Amino acid sequence: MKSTYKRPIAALAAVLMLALGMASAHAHDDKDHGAMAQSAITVTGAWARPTIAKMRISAAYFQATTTGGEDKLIAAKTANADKAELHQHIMENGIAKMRPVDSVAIAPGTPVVFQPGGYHVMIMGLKGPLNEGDSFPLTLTFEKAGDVTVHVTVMKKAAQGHGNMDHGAHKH
Ligand SMILES: [Cu+2]
Repeated sequence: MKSTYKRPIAALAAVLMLALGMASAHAHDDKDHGAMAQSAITVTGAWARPTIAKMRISAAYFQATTTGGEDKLIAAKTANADKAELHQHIMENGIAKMRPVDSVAIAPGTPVVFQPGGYHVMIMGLKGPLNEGDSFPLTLTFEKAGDVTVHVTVMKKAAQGHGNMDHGAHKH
């Protein structure tokens, strides 16, 4: 009687230990992955153009580097605006245009520079004007590293091939 009573308890304990063991191993993996991802992406030099007159759009630029594996910037958002999109400038018949892109690949060892005339984060529906010296948070979502929030400083930089007027012709 004693042994038949004990056996189910032992079996239950083994199942519990196995379940707990698996759960903790799983959590451990997630934690490691998260920790690695956190340090893998570095975003520096984030800046955005001041707004012009009553236009509530701007573009943000920065440099992104990964020390981990290949990653992808897949989205951007800011509480400061309705919408933030990943854009790329292209030359079409000698005219600079821009269009949304789904993602921007970040390869180890090669910093990706978001700059005027290239990749940028288009910020639309700003809650208010952006003046020189202002700063606002921008959250960049990477496929593997997850969210990275940076502080974007509003400043004027020498135009490199185009200005804010391009954004006026932007169609969404
Ligand atoms: Cu754009």
